[in-house]
Amino acid sequence: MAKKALITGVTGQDGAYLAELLLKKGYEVHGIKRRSSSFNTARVDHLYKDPHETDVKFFMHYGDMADSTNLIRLNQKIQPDEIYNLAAQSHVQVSFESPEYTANCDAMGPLRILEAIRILGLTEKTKFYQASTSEMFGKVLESPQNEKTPFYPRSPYGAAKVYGYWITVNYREAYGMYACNGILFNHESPIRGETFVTRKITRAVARIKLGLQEELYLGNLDAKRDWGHARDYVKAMWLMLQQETPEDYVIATGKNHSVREFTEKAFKHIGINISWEGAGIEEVGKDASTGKTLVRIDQRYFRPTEVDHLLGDPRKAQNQLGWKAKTSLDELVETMVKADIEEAERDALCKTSGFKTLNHYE
Ligand code: NDP
Ligand code: GDR
Repeated sequence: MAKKALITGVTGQDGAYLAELLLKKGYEVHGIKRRSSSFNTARVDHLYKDPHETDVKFFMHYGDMADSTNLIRLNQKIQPDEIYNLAAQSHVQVSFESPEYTANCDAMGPLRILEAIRILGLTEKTKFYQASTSEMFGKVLESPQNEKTPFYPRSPYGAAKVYGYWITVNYREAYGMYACNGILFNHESPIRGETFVTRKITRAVARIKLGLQEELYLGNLDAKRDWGHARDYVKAMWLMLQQETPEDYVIATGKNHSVREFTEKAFKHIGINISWEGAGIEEVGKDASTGKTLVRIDQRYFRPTEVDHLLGDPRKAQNQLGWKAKTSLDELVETMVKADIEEAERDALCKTSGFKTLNHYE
C-alpha cells in the first residue's frame, strides 16, 4: 500500500515542490486548497489528473486552516500517514496589516490539525511536520542561529509561528506524537510568490530588460537573509518524518547576503552593474554605464519592526539527516532571472500582438 500524505498549503511554493517530490517517491498525495474566485492552482496544475482517469495519485480537497470541522473531516476521510502543515499567511509585512487573521491561520491552524489527529485517534499512525521559520529568531540574540537559539519574534507572523512551534513540541511531549518542527530559513525559486523580495527583484529585472517596467521600488536594502532553493528544502521536510525519533531541525545554507547584494547579482544577469548613490530614503541604484536610475527606495516597504540579520547553522540537519543545501545563491539568482525573462517575453509578446486581458472586455 502506498503511503498517504496530506499537504496543507499545497498551492504555495513549498507545497508544489513537496507534492512533486512525494509523488515521485510513490506516495498518494492529498492537498488542501482554498476556495477562490479565480484559479489558484497554477503551481500544481501539472501534477493534476482528471479524477475519472485510472492510477490517480494526486487529490485536491477544499479546506481552510480556519475551519476545524473541515480539517477533522478531511483527516478522518484520508487517514494520512504523514501531514505536512505548510498553509499559512506567510507574508511578514502583510501580518502587520492582518495580525488577527495571521494568528488564526498560523498559530491556531497547527493546533487545529494536531487536535484533529488526537480526536481521531491517529496519534500512533500519523506523523506531523510543522513549517516553522527563522522569523521566530527575529531580533537576533546570537549568530549563527541553531536549534537552541532563543526566539524573539519581530512581527505578528513571527509571534504566531512561535505558538505553532511550541504547540507542536507540546503535543509531541504530551501525547507521544511523531511531530517535528522544520525551522527553515528563507528559500526561494522561480515559483516564489511575486511580493517576496527575491522574486520581486528578479521579476523587475526581467521586465526592465524587456522594456515592460522602468524602475524597481524596494525597502530596506541592508537586511541580510540566508537564502536557499525551495526544491532542496522540501527534501529536508520529508527526511524529518523518516527518522527513528521526532526532533526539530534548522534548515539553512549557512551563508547570508543583503537585499542590496541580491539586487546587484540579479541585474548582473542582464549585463547591468548597479552603482548606489545617495543615502537613506533618497538612495538610488543606477545603471553604472548609462547613469539611468533603476532602483528607488519607498518607505512603504519598510516594516514597523525589522529582522535585520539571519544566518542559519544547519549542522544538526547535516549530521543527523544527511541533508545539505545544494544550490548556491548565484545559481538561485540565475535560475530565477532566467525564468522571469521567459515570463516577461510572453507578456511582451502579448502586448505587442495586441492581446486583450479579461478586464478589457465589456
Ligand atoms: P506560500 O505563501 O507560497 O504558500 C502558502 C500556502 O498556504 C498557499 O497554498 C496558500 O493558499 C495557503 N494558505 C494560506 N492561508 C490559508 C488558509 N487560511 N487556509 C488554507 N490554506 C491557506 O508559502 P511558502 O510555500 O513559501 O511557505 C510554506 C510554509 O513554510 C508557510 O507556512 C511559511 O510560513 C513557511 N515558511 C516559508 C519559508 C520560505 O522562505 N518560503 C521559510 C520558513 C517557513 P493560496 O495559494 O490560496 O494563497
Ligand atoms: P521575509 O521575506 O520577511 O524574510 O519572510 P521577504 O522576502 O518578504 O523580505 C526579506 C527582507 O527583504 C526586505 N525588503 C523587502 N521585502 C519585500 N517583501 N519587499 C520589498 O520591497 C523589500 N525591500 C526590502 C524585508 O524588509 C526583509 O528584511 C520570508 C517568508 O517566506 C516567510 O514566510 C518565512 O517564514 C521567512 O521568509 C523565513
